[in-house]
Amino acid sequence: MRIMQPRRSPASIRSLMTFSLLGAAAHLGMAEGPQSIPSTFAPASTPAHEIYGLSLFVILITGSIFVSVAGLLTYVIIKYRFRESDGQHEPAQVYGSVQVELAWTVIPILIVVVLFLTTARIIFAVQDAPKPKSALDVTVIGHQFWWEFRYPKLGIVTANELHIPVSTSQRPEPTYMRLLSSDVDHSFWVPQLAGKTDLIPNHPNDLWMDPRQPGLYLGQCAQFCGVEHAKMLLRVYVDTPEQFAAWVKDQQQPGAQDEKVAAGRHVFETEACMNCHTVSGTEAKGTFGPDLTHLMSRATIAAGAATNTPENLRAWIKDPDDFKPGALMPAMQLSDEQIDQLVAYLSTLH
Ligand code: HEC
Ligand SMILES: [Cu+2]
Repeated sequence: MRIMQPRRSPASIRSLMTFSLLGAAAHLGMAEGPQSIPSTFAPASTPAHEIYGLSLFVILITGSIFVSVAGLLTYVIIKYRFRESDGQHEPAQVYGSVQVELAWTVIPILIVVVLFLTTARIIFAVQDAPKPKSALDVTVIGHQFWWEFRYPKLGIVTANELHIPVSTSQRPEPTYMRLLSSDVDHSFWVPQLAGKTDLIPNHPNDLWMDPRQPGLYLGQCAQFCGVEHAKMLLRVYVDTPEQFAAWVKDQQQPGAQDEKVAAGRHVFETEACMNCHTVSGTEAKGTFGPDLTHLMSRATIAAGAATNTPENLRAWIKDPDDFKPGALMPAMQLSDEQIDQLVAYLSTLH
């Protein structure tokens, strides 16, 4: 039985802070590049705009209901409050009124029908949007507790940090995603880019987005999927066409082989790491954990639980539970020397 008690080592405190300060850090522009707070009220792509418009409409209607009910109630409380001059007589009692009953049945039904129709219209408009030829295909696979991204036409496999091109009206290049799960239900949610959509085992779902502004957009798994659900963060880098082309070119290279880190590579290939991880161009072809071929191209590790630094890599390999108590990578009881060699090797995987 694994003990799920989070240990408050410096590393885990740091990662907790990274997590809770994500929004604040985003706001202060502490992380690299432009990025923003994950909010549905700052839409940056067509589906998100549609949902934003709908949410304003719903808030308008429900807000007016609230204001009229609360207003009427306040009016009645003040106007008909008890006065000394009322004496001991009860006011006239009214039993049953067809008009009033009709009004409070028909008006709510009409309101619900209007809300239903507008919502259905938006859902279908987003779902049925024709897919242009220039669209980029990405397969998203939810894992406990990380994201796998596959670009079938580009031959790229990566994790947790999705790179997609900006899509402008002159140069439309929306991203179409197929959402799958390797274990339990997860939910892909980047509020500024598209609606929350579940990843359900054996039931592919689809999602598309056409971000208008380059930058970093944050999101998170939005369906409880197990102990580390809260540390299943998402980063979507919306790149300019040039940045995206350069990123694709880098990702398509096999991992470079550096003789200086042969010791670390040897540990990797003899200590079970390779059963769970892939480093393309080597014997390591495991698929249970994230593809590490271009590990260094990612800003974070463990689905945003920690920044990608040598210290964090060392702490992670020593005991993944430090950052993510309950993560599905085992602590492998390696010596400090082996861990140093591994980190040196991993640091060459650009
Ligand atoms: C039983 C399978 C398994 C083994 C063995 C394993 N890992 Fe992992 N590894 C995982 C899983 C699963 C994750 C993702 C955990 C998460 O984010 O919740 C992971 C994540 C990682 C990450 C972070 C990658 C990223 O982009 O977030 C690194 C680095 C890593 N492992 C290195 C290693 C090394 C080095 C070894 C050998 C000492 C090793 N792993 C052994 C399953 C494994
Ligand atoms: Cu999840």
